[in-house]
Amino acid sequence: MKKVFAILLVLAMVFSVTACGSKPDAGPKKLKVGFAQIGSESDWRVGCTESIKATVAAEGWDLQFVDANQQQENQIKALRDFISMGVDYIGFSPVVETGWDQVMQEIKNAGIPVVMLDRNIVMPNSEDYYVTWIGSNFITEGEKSAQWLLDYMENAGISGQPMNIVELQGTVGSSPAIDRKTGFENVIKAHPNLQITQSQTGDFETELGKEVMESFLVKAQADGTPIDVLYAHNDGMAIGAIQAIKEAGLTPGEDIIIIGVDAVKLAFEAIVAGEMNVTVECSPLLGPQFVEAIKALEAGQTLPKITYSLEYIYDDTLTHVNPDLYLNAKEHLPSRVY
Ligand code: GYE
Repeated sequence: MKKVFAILLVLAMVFSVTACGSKPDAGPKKLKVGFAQIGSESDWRVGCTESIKATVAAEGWDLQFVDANQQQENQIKALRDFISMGVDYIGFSPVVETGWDQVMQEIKNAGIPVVMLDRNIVMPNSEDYYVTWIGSNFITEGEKSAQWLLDYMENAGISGQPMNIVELQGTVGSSPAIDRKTGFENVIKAHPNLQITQSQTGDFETELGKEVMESFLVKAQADGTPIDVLYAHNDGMAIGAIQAIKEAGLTPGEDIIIIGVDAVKLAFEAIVAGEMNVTVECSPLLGPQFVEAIKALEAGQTLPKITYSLEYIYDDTLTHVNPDLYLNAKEHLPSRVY
């Protein structure tokens, strides 16, 4: 009897050991995630990269991160490398909208789920090639920028007055550049007194923003069409342009009204210094939503196809008139992390 009991005990131990061995309780799976980032062209982008790196690291996942230096071919190469590595998920912010058809098909064939962040792709049935898209509504940002100008003019008692607007566009072919232009034009087309007199790309970069603004000022002088407003598709270019305006002996924020997009710390500082008039927010802090999306997919949940961030408008003029719609840049400056 004792012997039988001993044998049973040994068998039970062996079974439990093999059971353990075949299914180790190793905690949550260490995922391998590839992220194809655009570059480091702006404070916005740097803030976005930091947010992604920090939140993925906090999960203990293996992050393969590639900064493509604003080159589409580098992003395509990174995506192909992620396929060869056999990553579990791909995160992707496409520098421009088109030219992704082939590589997106390769990712789909490899069965790797794609989470799109920030920018869009345009290709036939594009929605079949990614699980979810998280970012900002760039058309709305353009519309908000123009609406702010109309409200500002009304508040100053100059509604209907002719205004020459120069536009610094973002990267040619990128969704924020295309949509921020469309949104702005959607609103101003009903107001013939508001005219875009010059428009050119500054590639979302501060230095280029400065150079292009210099050329705008020279042309404005030569043509006799003075510049009343600058609409910059991002704050970085607005900051560069402010420098050019000062060097030309003009007062930014007064002689020329400055509108930027992103709401980065430097823009808040420029508004507080009276050199910039408004910034329309576009949040780069997408890391937490990226991680949450992957966790939800791991749990077998279905995600919405599009998720837009909640964003505000910051200035130091209309906030004193309509604080529900326009937030105070000075008040929010200390809490800005990017
Ligand atoms: O506005 C700009 C950045 O895609 C929304 O890219 C993003 C834009 C952002 O370089 O500053």
